[in-house]
Amino acid sequence: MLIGLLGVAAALAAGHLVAAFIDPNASPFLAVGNAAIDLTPAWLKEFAVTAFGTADKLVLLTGMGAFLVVVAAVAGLLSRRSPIPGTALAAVLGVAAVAAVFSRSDLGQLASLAPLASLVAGVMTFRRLHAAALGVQEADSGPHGVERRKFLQGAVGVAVGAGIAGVAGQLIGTRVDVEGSRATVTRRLAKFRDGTTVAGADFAQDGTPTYLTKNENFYRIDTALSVPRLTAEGWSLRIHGLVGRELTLDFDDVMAMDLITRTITMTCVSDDVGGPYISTAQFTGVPLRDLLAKVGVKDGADQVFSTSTDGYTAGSPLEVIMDPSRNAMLAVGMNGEALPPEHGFPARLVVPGLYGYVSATKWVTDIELTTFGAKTQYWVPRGYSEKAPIKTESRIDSPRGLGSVPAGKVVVAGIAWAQTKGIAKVELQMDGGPWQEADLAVQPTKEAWRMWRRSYQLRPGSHTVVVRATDATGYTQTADVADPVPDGATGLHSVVFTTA
Ligand SMILES: Nc1nc2c(c(=O)[nH]1)N[C@H]1C(S)=C(S)[C@@H](COP(=O)(O)O)O[C@H]1N2
Ligand SMILES: [Mo]
Repeated sequence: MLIGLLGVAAALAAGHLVAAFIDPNASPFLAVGNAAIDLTPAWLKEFAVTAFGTADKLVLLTGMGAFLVVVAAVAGLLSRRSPIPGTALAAVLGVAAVAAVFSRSDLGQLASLAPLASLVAGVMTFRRLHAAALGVQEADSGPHGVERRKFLQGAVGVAVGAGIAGVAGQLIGTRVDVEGSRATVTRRLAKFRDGTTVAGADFAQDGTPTYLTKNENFYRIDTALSVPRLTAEGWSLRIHGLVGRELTLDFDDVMAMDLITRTITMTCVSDDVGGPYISTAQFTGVPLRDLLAKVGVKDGADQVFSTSTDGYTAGSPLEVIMDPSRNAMLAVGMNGEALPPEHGFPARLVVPGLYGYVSATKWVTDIELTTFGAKTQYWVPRGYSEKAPIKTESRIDSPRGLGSVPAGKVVVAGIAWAQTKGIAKVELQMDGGPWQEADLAVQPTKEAWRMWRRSYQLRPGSHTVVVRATDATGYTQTADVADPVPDGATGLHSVVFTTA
């Protein structure tokens, strides 16, 4: 068992160290994890997001680690006499890691050196220690214990070597100074303030979220097991495809353009009715239509296809991006500072009114003008729709579901959203009674959510309240229940609570 575990440790550490010099994502453990995420079908992704939320990545990595420990121990046990089972396991895991690296569009061919290093280190370590252990068995009858000492030295050597290689790989792989680069960008963004006043735009004292979400509280959804480490100085964006003149911009080129700041509510398609994956920030960036004007979009293009440095892709309708009344942007700032690394530093897309998966590419490095017929974005083969405008929805934040509040005056409060249309009306139904209008907070922009509240006099007991929103086009959110797959959940949020 010990030899099996040491073999796996040596393999992972060797691969991690080699990957540090090529691409940290080529590290076999991460590459296999990322490939597993790519293979995840829509239903499993929805389950993971619902069950574990943003901890889904930790769950995956922990599961993989436990799996490796078990198979390594079992392979070691099966190798009591012959080294073949352990060798075979090391080879199979190594080949799986090579396949995982090849499957990732963000990793070049050179990256396969990392899993190859793992394969060699795993097989060699296992066979050497195994031979040494057999030597111990044979010599056990003898008096000196020389073989035993040799084996123990080898085992300790492997453990220490793997530890050093692993730590060195980690230090080298994360040597890029992301925080230094962010601090510089934050300073450069200081002069871009938003004109929007947000006073009176929330009912936070009654339990709604604050109108602007703090960066550290902003929901996070992505497929990246390790957050890409880019700097503004090293970043560039290529715009190409059906364009008159291809263009590659660096960060200074972006900062030299006319930057705008807009308050935008982002929403994830995976949000269940009443769910948490919605947040609002003031984003600073360049309007995408200004960028596209520079390259000259050719007739026939209908899709703006964006790619992240980690290979993630999203496709948005060209007409939405070009819509002059909508602030689709290449964002570089969030709530007055550089984008946090988890939210796409140094640059990402934000398109008001579209779910994140079809629009909001983080760590974006490539924009291609193309057609929906020619290119398919990341989530579409995994069961989601090609086009996904945000649906008119609402959520009750207070009282909490199954919560208890004092009887008497009870304020029911929450959020409603219909980005780019705006919210015109929110109605509540208390205990099966008539629909009654809630008070609305001011709505500084139609690209963000709108808060609402209404107070009731309630007797002690159990109560059920239901909410529905009507947007500025006159459409009232449907009561029909739909899952997040393929293009966003629908249904009415209701909350059961007690008053005492
Ligand atoms: N590179 C990359 N960008 C991405 C994703 C991703 O997995 N990788 N996920 C998208 C999805 S599904 C959503 S909802 C938004 C979430 O952005 P946030 O994490 O900043 O809230 O990012 C989008 N951009
Ligand atoms: Mo999402």
